[in-house]
Amino acid sequence: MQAPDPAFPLTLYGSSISYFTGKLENYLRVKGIPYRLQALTSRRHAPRVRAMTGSTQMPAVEFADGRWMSDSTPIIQWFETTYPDPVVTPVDPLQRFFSLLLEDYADEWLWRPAMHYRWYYEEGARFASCHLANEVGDGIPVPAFLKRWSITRRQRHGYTAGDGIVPAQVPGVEAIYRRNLQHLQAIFATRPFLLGAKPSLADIGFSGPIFRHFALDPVPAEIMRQQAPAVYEWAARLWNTRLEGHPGSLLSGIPGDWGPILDEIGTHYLPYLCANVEAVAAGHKRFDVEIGGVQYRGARWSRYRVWCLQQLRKHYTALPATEQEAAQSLLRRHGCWEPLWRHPELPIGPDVCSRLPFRVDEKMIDIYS
Ligand SMILES: N[C@@H](CCC(=O)N[C@@H](CS)C(=O)NCC(=O)O)C(=O)O
Repeated sequence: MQAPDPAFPLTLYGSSISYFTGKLENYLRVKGIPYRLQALTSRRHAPRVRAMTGSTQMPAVEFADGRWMSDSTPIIQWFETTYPDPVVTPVDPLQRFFSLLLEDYADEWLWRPAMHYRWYYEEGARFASCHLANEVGDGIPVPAFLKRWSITRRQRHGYTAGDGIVPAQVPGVEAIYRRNLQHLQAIFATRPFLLGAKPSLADIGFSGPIFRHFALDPVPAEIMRQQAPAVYEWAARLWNTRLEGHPGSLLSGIPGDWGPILDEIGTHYLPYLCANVEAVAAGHKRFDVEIGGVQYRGARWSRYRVWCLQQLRKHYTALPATEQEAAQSLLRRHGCWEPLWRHPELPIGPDVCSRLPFRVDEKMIDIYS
């Protein structure tokens, strides 16, 4: 394994087409933190990454001093606390809470249409499997066509057909993407970033699905270019923006045009999180659920997403009283309040994931294998 480059404080292990690697790269770039991207190859790097973080998921960060981190959301929170300047997470408590909500939604719900477009269509699967076979599969002594075949098969079994997307429901899953494009197009047609004239945490959250999936994979990228060019432009703008010395400022409050996204969270994402809580509580690794008219069959449980819901509640509870009131009223208006609290008890221990971002709680990660 290559030693960390002393010119860079960080080595980022991941893939140049990975959702969460792209999200963290956007964060590090906006923040002005230099890093070196190292392909996390299954053969040469994965064993060490697992030993040092508890998981092989990407991205993983290695500091020159030997510390390691995993999981983009707590990694970003750690950087924001340890190196607050320039700040990416809004300082205003209400904006911070709703930005964390949007980040979680982009991480965990837009993941589904993003994986769908990449692996369902031959065009997407050919591009991504060729890329990953060379990048992540480098050094594995099997023919390239076999690597491509096994990567495609694994991803479809783990994240598309094998995660509840039956063929009849494909239009419903694609509609999630198209609606989100419309919501975002309306925003970026009027200002450069989600919360005003400079990037903030919500932009970083949306960069996960958009930068390395929707704006890159052949099928969704063409839809974006045709139907939401302002979103396409935003993805490049974010990549090219540094906060240091940036003259832009944030709007105050929660912009009204976030409303349609909050509606999606209230009618789709949070009801899905509730169904996932029920599955985990019942010990069902697979569950059927209807969300917004889309019937998912045999979706995989995710213990990690129970933790995500627990985190959202913690962020709400940590708000000062007046902000709690304002947040509650906005959450109610968009159908988010009831599902946020529907299940008073979550099937999760209080100390789960408490060592993040330095150590992943292995029992919470349901990586498909
Ligand atoms: N919550 C994690 C999720 C990381 C994640 O799921 N990364 C994907 C690649 S984008 C991965 O490594 N998946 C593991 C696998 O499919 O084996 C984060 O935010 O970093």
